[in-house]
Amino acid sequence: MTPDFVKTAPIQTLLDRASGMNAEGGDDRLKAIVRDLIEAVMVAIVKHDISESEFWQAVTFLQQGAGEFGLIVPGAGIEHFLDLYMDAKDSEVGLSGGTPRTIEGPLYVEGAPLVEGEANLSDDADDTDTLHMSGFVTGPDGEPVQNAVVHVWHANSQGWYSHFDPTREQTPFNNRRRIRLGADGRYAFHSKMPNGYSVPPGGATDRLMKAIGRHGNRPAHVHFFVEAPGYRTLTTQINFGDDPFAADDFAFGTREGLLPVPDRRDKSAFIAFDFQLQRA
Ligand code: MBD
Ligand code: FE
Repeated sequence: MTPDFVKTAPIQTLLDRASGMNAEGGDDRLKAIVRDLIEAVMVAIVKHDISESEFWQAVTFLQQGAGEFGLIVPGAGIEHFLDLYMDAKDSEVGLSGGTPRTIEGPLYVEGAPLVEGEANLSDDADDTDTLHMSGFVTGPDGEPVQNAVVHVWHANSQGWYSHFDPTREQTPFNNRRRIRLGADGRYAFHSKMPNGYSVPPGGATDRLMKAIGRHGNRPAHVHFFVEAPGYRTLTTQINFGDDPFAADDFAFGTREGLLPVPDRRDKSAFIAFDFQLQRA
C-alpha cells in the first residue's frame, strides 16, 4: 500500500522529475521502471519511518557491497521470483513440461572450452572424489535432441568457482566446459566433486544474511545451460539431494525434480540425469 504522503502532488512531481518522466530524451520504458523503483524506496522510508542514520547506513552498505550485488539478488529471492514468474507466464499460454528451470546465479563465465565426447572438467590436483554425470537431452516427445551444446559449470571441492576464487588456486575455466553433443543427445562428463557454496565471509551478502537471521550457504550443485537449434534454451542446475543444505538453500535455487542423490561408491559418485527441452 502506498502511504498517503507518497501520493501527494509534491512527491509525485519529484518522482516525475527524478525519473526523467518529463524530460525530453531517454528511454520511456526505463523511465517508468526507474520511477517505480524510486517510489518503492520512498514507500519503505515512510512505512518504516526510516531515520537519517539508518538511511546512510543503507547507502554505505550498498556502496561498499556493490561488488556482491549479483549475490544479494539471489539471496533476496528475486532471481527465484523471476523463475516463478516465467513459469506462471508459460502456463498461462499452455507451455509446460520438460526439466524445470532454475536460477543462473552470478558465477557463469562465457567462453569455456568447447569439447566433444566424454569431458573432463577439472584440472585440480587434489584427491577429491570424482563425480561422473551422464544422461540424454530429449525433446517434448522424448526424441533425442540433435546438435545440442551443454554448458556446465560448478565449484571445486572448497566451494569456490574458477574466475571468482579468492585463493587464486584454480586455472582459468576449471570446472567449466561447453560440451557439444552428437545426434543421440547423450552427454557425459567427469570432474572433481563440488562442495557447497558459501558467500564470502564478512562480505556484504554475509553481513546482510546474518543481520536478518539467515545464512549464506548453498548445497553442492552443478549449473547447466542446455541449448539446441529448434529448442528453447534451458537454464537449470542440479543440487545434491543428500546435502545438508538441500532443503535450506540461501539462493532458493533448489527445486523438485532437480535434487538427484549421487550414488557414492568408494572414490566416485555417479549421477544419471536427463534433460528434457521445450520446443522453441
Ligand atoms: C552460487 O554458486 C550460485 O549458484 C548462486 C545462485 C548464488 C551464489 C553462488
Ligand atoms: Fe552456483
